Amino acid sequence: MIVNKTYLNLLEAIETKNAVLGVAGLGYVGLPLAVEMVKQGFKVVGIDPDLGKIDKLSRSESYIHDISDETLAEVAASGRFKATADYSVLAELDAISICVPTPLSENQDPDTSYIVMAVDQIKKYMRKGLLITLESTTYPGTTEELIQRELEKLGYKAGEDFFLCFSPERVDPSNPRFNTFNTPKVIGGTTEACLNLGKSLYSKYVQTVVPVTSPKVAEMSKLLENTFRSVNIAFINEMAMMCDRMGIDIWEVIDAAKTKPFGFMPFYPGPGIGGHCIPLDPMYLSWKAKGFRFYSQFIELAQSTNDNMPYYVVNKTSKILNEYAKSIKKSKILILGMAYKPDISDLRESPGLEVYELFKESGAYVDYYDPFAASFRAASGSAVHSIGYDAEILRGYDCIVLITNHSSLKYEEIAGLGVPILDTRNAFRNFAREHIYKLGHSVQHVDEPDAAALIV
Ligand code: SAJ
Repeated sequence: MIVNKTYLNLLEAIETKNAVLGVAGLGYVGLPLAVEMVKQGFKVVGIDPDLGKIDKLSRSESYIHDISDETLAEVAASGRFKATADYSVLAELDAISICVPTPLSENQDPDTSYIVMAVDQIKKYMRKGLLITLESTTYPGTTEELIQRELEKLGYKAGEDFFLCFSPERVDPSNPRFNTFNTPKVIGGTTEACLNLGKSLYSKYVQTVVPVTSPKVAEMSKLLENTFRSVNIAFINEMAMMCDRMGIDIWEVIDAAKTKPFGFMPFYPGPGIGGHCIPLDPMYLSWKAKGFRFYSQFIELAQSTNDNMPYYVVNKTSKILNEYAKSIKKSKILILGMAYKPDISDLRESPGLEVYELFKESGAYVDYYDPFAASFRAASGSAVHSIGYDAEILRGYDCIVLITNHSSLKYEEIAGLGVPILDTRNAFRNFAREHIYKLGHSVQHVDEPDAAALIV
C-alpha cells in the first residue's frame, strides 16, 4: 500500500487523539456518536442545520432518548465539544462522519437529498487530508457516486488527497443492551489507505470494528440486515392471516416453533411495520437493483404484505363489531398505543397512524391512547391528541384495538372492562376472555351456543 505524507499525518493525529472530528447530522445516530468520540478524548464539532438542536445542545438539553442531559453537561464540561450550523468549521476538521437522514420520496424512491446537501457543504470548504465516513443507510454505490466522484471532480484523489469510507449506523434507539460503543461496526474504505484510517479512527470509540473490502459491501450489509427483518416480518404476517383463515392461533404456533433450538428465529405478526429503518431500507435496495434489471420479488412482496396489515386490522375490527351487530360506521373505537414499537414515543411510519386514518375513512369515531406519544398530525392536517387514561372512559368504546404493547398499559384492568378488544400483539395473552380477539386467530362467534350443549 503506497502511503503519502497526508496519510501519515492523519494517522498520527488519530493515533494521538489530536485529530479534530466532525459529525454532520446530530440526530439519533450523530449525537450518540459525537458523545462517544468526546468520551474517548477527541475534540468534536457537531454540525446540524437545525438551530433548535444547536440551541438545546448549548444548554445541555437532550432531545435524544438515549442521551441524558447529564451526559451532555459532562460533554460540555470537557471543553471538547461544540455544535454549529456552519460547515465552515470544516477548515479545522481532520475527519467527518455524515449521519444524515435517508428517507423515501413520495413514490417510495430513495431521497438522498440530505447526503447531497452535506456533500455540497464539504465541497465548499474541502481541505486536503480529510477523512470522510458516510454512516447513513443507503443503496450500494452511494459513497462512490455521491461523494468520491464529486470530490474527484474538484481535483482531489481518494486515498491520497482525501480518505473515504462507508460505515453503516447500527443504532437501536432505547435498546438497553447495545449502544454506539459496544455494537460491532462494519466499515469499508474506497482504498486500502482509506480503510486503514477508518479502522484506526473508529476503533478509538467503537469496541469492535469489522473491516470489509469496499464501501459497497458495507452499504449492502446494512441493507441485508434490515431487508432480512422486513421479509421475515412480512412472512409471519402472511402466516398470521393464513392461520386466521384456518382457525389456528398463530401465536401458539410461533411459541411451539421457537422451542426448536436451531434453525428457527421467531418473528411476530403485527399491524404493520413502522420506524425509520425497516419500512425504508429495503426500498433503497430494490430501487438500485432495478438499475441492474434485477427485480427483487421478496422485497416488493414484503413491502406490500406489511403495508396491507393496517387494512387487515380494520377488516378484522369490522368482523368483531359484526359479532355485536355493530358496524364500523358510527362505532366508537379506541386505538391503544400509537408509537411504532413498545415503550418509545417515536411515531415515524407507525402502522397505527394508517389504522387511524382507515377507521376515520370508514366513518368511525376514533380516539387513541398512548402514554408516550401525546399527539400527532392527522392526514387532514389537524392535530390529534391522546386521550387520558380512565377505565370508565374506556368502557364507553365499542371496540379497543391494541396496536402498540407498551409495558405500562394496565392489561388486566382493560381486559376486565368487557369491551371487545382486537389485540394485534398478543399483549393480553395472560388475560384471555371471550371478548378479546387476536390478530392471527379467527373471530369466534359470540352467540354460538356452547358446542357441548348440542350433544343430546
Ligand atoms: N415488527 C414486527 N414483528 C417483528 C419485529 C418487528 O411487526 O417480529 C415491527 C415492529 O413493531 C416495528 C417494525 O417492525 O413497527 C420495526 O421494528 P424493529 O424491531 O425492526 O425496530 P427498528 O425499526 O427500531 O429497527 C432497528 C434496526 N436497527 C438499525 O437499523 C440500526 C434493526 O436493524 C434492528 O434489528 C432493530 O432495531 C432491533 O432489533 O431492535
